[in-house]
Amino acid sequence: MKQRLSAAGLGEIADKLHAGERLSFDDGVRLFDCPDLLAVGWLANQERERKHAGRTYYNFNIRLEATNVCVASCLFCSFARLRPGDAGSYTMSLEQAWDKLRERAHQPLTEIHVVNGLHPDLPFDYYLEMLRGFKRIRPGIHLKCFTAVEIAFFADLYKMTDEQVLRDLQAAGLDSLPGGGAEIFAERVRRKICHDKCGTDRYLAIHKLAHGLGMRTNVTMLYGHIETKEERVDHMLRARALQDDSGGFQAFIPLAFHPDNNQMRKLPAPSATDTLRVHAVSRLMLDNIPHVKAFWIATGVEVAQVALWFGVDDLDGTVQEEKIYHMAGARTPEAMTTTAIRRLIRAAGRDPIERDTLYNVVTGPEAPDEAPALVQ
Ligand code: V47
Repeated sequence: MKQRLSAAGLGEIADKLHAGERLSFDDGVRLFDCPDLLAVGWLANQERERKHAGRTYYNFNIRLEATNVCVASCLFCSFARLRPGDAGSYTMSLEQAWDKLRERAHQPLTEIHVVNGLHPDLPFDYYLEMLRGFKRIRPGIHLKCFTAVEIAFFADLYKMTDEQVLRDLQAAGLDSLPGGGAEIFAERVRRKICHDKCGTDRYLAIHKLAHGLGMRTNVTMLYGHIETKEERVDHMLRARALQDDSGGFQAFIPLAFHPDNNQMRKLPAPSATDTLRVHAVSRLMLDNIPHVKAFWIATGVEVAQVALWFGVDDLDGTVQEEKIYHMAGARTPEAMTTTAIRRLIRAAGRDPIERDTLYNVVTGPEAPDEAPALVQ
């Protein structure tokens, strides 16, 4: 392998990794330029196995998008509707949102992941009460809700500080923040694709505040549209710098751009090889973020499976009722059973571990895939 890495121009990077040295911006760009994808993947796999051996995580979660009314005009979005009453717009009542959890009383769920549009007319109490209701229905459930973009929007709309919004939501039951809204941190891209929502500095500051309040969060990167490879590496390095500072990121999640039904529909979707490379480079650059997640809804199930050999150690979860990607043309199923996820991981030669949101083990690899606890 040494020879192949040298031939691929990756000898120096391999030496750095071997010595436990951090990769630089130029190293990141070189990894994107390298024609030998398998050599890049081999290095990423080495780091993945050093951190996690064959362990591959997933969780038993549901997704809830309580409203798609959104004042922002992100070019990549197929989900948002501008105003209440616009064709296709919806806003759930609290009872409807809670019903989504009540309907799944028979499932051993550990997490609800809530992401909403930026609705201009709902009161803050709607969100606080939503969280309280979820905890009343299922006290043990982990509430991973509201992107940093939503937190910033609430602060501006309700005339509060970002910190007060986080504190109030936390008091109502919020446990952690998902990583959505990061898109690409570089201002050039942000100005073009999502100019009217929370900027990079505030996104990162909100994650830092959340970490300071004891919450864990994730960070995403929307790739495969107008960003350059330099902007991808810059994005990773900004996430890495914040992690050095506040340390609360659990997972980095590259999100493959889906072009259907949005204003960037002329662009092609990223290729499978690009997806494998982005995940691999993420693993190599982000030495301080424990997990790299392939969101199988976005990558496709088969590519997510291969990515388990390109730096990925996490596949998100059962998901159930995902809308953002399916409205943007995703052809993946809307949900997977835990049995299907475990089989997929085992078929890749990895060890399936059901985790909770904080990566505590719920079901280890030794459990048979059809164990009674896993039956839907
Ligand atoms: O911020 C929207 C992305 C994100 C499209 O934290 C699109 O565990 C591709 O953040 N094509 C929301 N992507 C989803 C998200 C997420 C997903 C999985 C796990 C976690 C986590 C977070 O979806 C948005 C945006 O970047 N998105 N539209 C589209 N057409």
